[in-house]
Amino acid sequence: MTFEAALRSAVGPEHVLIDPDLRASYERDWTGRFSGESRAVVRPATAGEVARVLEACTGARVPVVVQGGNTGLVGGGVPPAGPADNPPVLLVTTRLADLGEVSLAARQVTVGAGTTLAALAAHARAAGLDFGVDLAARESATAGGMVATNAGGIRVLRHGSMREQVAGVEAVLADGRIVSRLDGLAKDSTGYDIGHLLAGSEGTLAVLTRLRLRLVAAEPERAVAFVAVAGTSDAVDLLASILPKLPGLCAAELCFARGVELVARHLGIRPPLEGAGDAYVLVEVAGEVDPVDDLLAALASCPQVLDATVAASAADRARLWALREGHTEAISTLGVPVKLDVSVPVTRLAELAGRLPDAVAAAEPAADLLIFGHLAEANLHVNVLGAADTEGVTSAVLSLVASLGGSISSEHGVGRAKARWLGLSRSRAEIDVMRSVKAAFDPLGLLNPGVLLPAE
Ligand code: 2HG
Ligand code: ZN
Repeated sequence: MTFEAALRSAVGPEHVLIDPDLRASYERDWTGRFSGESRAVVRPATAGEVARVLEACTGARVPVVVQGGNTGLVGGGVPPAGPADNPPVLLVTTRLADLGEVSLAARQVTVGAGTTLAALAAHARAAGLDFGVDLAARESATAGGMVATNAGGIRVLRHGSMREQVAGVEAVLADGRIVSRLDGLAKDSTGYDIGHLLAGSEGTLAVLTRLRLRLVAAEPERAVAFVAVAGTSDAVDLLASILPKLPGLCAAELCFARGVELVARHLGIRPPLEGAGDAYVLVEVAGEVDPVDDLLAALASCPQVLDATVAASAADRARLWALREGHTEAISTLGVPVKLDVSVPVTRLAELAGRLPDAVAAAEPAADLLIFGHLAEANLHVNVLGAADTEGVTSAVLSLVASLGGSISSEHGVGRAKARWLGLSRSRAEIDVMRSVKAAFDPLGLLNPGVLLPAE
């Protein structure tokens, strides 16, 4: 049997896309910055089908790139650029989308890795619970991709990142063996935790096929405020002041005047609190009872507040959130940005924001810098437009972050975009151990080569 015939027999001929026109949308990332050719796009629907695809790839020594909803921002889910002697199979997980029954007693659910975040959250809510992680790409981002990148999003301050939601996984190893720990035992001290190891492994160790995920209590009442402050330092002080007063605080996001104006223009609305300050903090509080009075009282005691607007309805809340969540799309209308997703200790956040313009200008004087992010985790999304020397800009920003004791990837993963710079965030010994783990899972180096770990 030829290799292609083996793929067809594994998943059914209609789910093996060979025609370049049919492959194209899978082979380019959302930003348009990363793209490369695959030999075939393959869309399995079960762990057994994934196993047969991986067996065929291992047998023929063909690399495999794994893709969920193709919302990644670091090039980890598309083939490498340039001509390839041995192009990869692009394994797309979106058909692995089964939704298991919610267990109210365990507060857990098992879902297919290709389930979108929106479908997962709706499923949890239908059962009276909620899912703890939320992010702007919810309609397309898949649970498997989010685990693979240890995605964070807007509620990390309340419920943690994706890794913390993982109670178990089913995954297929490179040689086709299936490992399955989906019982969701609340207590289990039987050695290495494979599920948590796969969280953040970016498809380099195994292909996730099903996930046992923790759910959280539904908090139906919400209050959202958009607050103008003088700058990043005041935003950090504001957060420190409201945190102890608002136990239901579930989001604290940071934007700047330039980005908010851009998003407002893109959405065709007037920016709120225009001219009030250089920075804005979006705050959301959730609870069983309407938390708006608590939010107003907390903000009233903060000298950093220059002006504020508090949403009066669900539509208002959505409008305020759109100003923050619209950044990615509004920026993409200006060109293809270099996206760097970084975090520092919160005590260094103002310094980072203050030094970024000079660091970027030193590498690329004509480049345009837009920053926004997640205040509570001191996580900035650094978007640089018009940079010819993308490597130079990346080096400048990531070196600054490392010098402040930060991480070169806060929540998007390392991907292809930042593999070269992993040594800024991880020690030699750590990278050696990571390589050993990779070799143990994937001795032939076929799973997502070039992603996460730098070339030796
Ligand atoms: C967000 O927080 C996402 O909106 C995307 O992580 C960040 O576009 C970006 O740089
Ligand atoms: Zn983000």
